[in-house]
Amino acid sequence: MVAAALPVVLITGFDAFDGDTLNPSWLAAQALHGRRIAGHKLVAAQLPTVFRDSLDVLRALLRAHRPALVLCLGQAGGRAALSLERVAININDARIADNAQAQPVDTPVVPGAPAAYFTRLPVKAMLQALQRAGIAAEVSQTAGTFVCNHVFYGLMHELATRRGLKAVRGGFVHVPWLPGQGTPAMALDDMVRGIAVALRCALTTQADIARGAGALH
Ligand code: PCA
Repeated sequence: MVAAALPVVLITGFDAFDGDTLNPSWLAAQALHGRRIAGHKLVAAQLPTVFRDSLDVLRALLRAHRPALVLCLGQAGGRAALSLERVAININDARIADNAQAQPVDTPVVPGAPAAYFTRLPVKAMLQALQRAGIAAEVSQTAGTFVCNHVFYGLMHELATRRGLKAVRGGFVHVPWLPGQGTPAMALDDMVRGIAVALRCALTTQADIARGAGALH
């Protein structure tokens, strides 16, 4: 007897960029590939740190895997905690070139589309779950304006506008540097454990909890 296929969670990480030789977001995604969480099977894929191409790859992955939930990961050097991103904005504004030497300044991710999308993942509940597990975490109000925000916005736009994808929830988590890349840093094991905790929470929580997590200013 063939077991019914489990619903898929698509988890992506980026390749190395800006002169680095590795990207912890991809190492973390890779470590989770094939894992089962809350009745779902995790499928990991790498995105290029390139405007546009990253979204072409992501769209193909959405078509190929028909995931129930999508979590994209990216590296945010300088941040000390897992950043649960709340909002994706419709702007590309690159301070450095991407891996294809493109450096767009103040262009839309999707011309004519809304200024922003909120994640539909329960970021407050995920924050609480991470804090209980002893993993440094925060709700972040900006994923920046480089390729990570580009992918996050493109993901949310696809999910909001493509027939057949409206029930799919999507989100983005930034991870710190690994020890050796710079400080502050987080060990890969903690990142992987944290992403698993956050995903389990997202998969078992529909409505977010009402618990303030925002900065005062
Ligand atoms: N971080 C970059 C792009 C790729 C990555 O891992 C960002 O924060 O935009």
